[in-house]
Amino acid sequence: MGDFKLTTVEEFEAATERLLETGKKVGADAWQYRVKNQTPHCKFGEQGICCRICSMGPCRITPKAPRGICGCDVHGIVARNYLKFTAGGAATHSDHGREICHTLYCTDPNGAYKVKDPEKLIRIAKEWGVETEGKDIYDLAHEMALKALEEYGKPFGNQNFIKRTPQHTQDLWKAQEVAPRAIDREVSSSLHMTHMGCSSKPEALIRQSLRVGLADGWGGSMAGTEFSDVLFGTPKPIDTEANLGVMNAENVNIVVHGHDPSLSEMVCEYADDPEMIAYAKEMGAKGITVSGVCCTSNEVAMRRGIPMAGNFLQQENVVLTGACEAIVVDVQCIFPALGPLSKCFHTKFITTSPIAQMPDSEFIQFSPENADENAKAIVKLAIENFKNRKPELVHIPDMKQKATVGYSLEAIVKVLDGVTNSQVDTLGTTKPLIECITSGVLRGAVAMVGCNNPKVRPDTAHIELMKKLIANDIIVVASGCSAQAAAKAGLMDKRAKDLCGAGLKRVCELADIPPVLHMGSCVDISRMMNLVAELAKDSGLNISQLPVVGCAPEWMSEKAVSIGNYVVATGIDTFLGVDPYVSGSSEVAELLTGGIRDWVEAAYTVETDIEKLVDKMIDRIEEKRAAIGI
Ligand code: MSK
Repeated sequence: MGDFKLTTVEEFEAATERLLETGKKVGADAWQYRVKNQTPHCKFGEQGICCRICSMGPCRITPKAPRGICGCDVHGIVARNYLKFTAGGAATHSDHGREICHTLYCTDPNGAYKVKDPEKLIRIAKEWGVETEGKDIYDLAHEMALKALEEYGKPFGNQNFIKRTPQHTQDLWKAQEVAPRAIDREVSSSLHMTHMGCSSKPEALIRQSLRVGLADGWGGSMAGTEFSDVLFGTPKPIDTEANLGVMNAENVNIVVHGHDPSLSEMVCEYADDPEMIAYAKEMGAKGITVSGVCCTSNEVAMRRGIPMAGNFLQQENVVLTGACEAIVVDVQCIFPALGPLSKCFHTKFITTSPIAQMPDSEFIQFSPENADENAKAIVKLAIENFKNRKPELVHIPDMKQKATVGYSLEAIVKVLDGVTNSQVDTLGTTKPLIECITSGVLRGAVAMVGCNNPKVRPDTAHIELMKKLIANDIIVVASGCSAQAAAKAGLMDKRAKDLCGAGLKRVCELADIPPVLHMGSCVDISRMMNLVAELAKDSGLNISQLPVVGCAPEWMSEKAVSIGNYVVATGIDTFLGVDPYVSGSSEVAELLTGGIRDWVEAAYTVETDIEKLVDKMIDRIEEKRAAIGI
């Protein structure tokens, strides 16, 4: 292993403490303090038993008041809240996907956005039955963008992408009435069902939660992922670095944060422009460093090797370094706290989307039409802000790890197949991976996803679970802030193979991969869905029979619940480390952890003890192996 060593959570925390000291000097607030002010949390909210969907209430369920004013019982209230939460997440992911489709519609060979992966565009077009022969690639891009946008509002039929699943899954979804229709319809139907005086039957509300989740995973998120690849290139393995030490005290530091790669791609483009680099030097810097936070970071890391400064709960830390000239955000997972915090430093907090507007920010509206001009303006603004740095406040923790990222489904198939797949209209095969699993060299796979949450010691659950899984020959695919936790710790360094069991170590050596594979951002969990669908079709098994589980040990957002619902509804048992506000209803909790298995062949496990959580996942994988006789 040489001098390779994982970075520990204790080391992360010591670095954060040092940054909080700087923060105190300038009167900065931080989430660590706000958590203290917000705890203990409201018990009614925590259990999901508060209803405020009409103005007769709010109604709170207690032993003395077992029904709301309208007569709804606790089970109806909890299930309604759960569906609303899911619909919020599905809407958010799907709207991100919609923006990507719009950007695809704006592609132009001479414009800011081009088609970078024409083969993938042709492959999807053929899959959707669109004629490709003799068509100009930009005409095809515009036609496919329109078709993709129609998926949001089509009056009849189901999502196109569900045809990627095995026939068994499609039949099951149809029989259980969860096959996703138009994306916007599923979100609207969910909000209609949860309106005062509509559904209060837990079964109906939970069934719709699965359906709206599927509209996200096999609809909006999948469109986001697939057409981002067409626009910006399908990720391939690429080396990068992770943690705050990727920021450079001598350079202009621009941090991109959020989810939509349309903005960050352009910012990266201009930060690389010799004219901009020369300007930065003129302003006294040695160059320009772009790094990222959250899923925007995952997007540009996977395609460009842009380093990852941190994940969700590190977003304030990048400003606390005192060396951040601009934090440029698009949508989702952005703390409004960045506004007041940036005012304590010289940092420019730049919001760019009408969807995510915040006080104390500079709003530079970004659109495909003005992308060039505005990305350049943002980079210039950051450069010109370099002179305003206060050197006495600058401290960048000397902490980073190497990581190899960029494992799209196409890349995984290619590295594990060991041969180049030169055909443009087929994906290749997952058979080598299946052989590793059936022979027992690998026991199975875990999809680790999701956020950080102060309810869990940040990053600990992600890292500790991954360490134990790989030691047990279980390969991990990761996305979102979970992937960044792994990268920061060093688990995406190929040298981490020495932490694996003998079987996984051998696979890592032969395929030259790290034991934890970075599959991308939140919307890219759709890549994981495509992977399991391919594994099922190539093995002749149902998805639910594969020794594969999903896990979100530190999740926090509505999007994460939507993800959980589509992962479970796809037939993958899903393990959560944070309760989704359903403990107030025995009926809803039972449905989610058991009853839905009769509908979709998988269910949730909620376990807040990390040790128990990982053991339960390993047991589940072994049960699945035993059930199929491997
Ligand atoms: S960014 S949704 S904190 S994974 Fe996608 Fe991270 Fe969760 Fe946001």
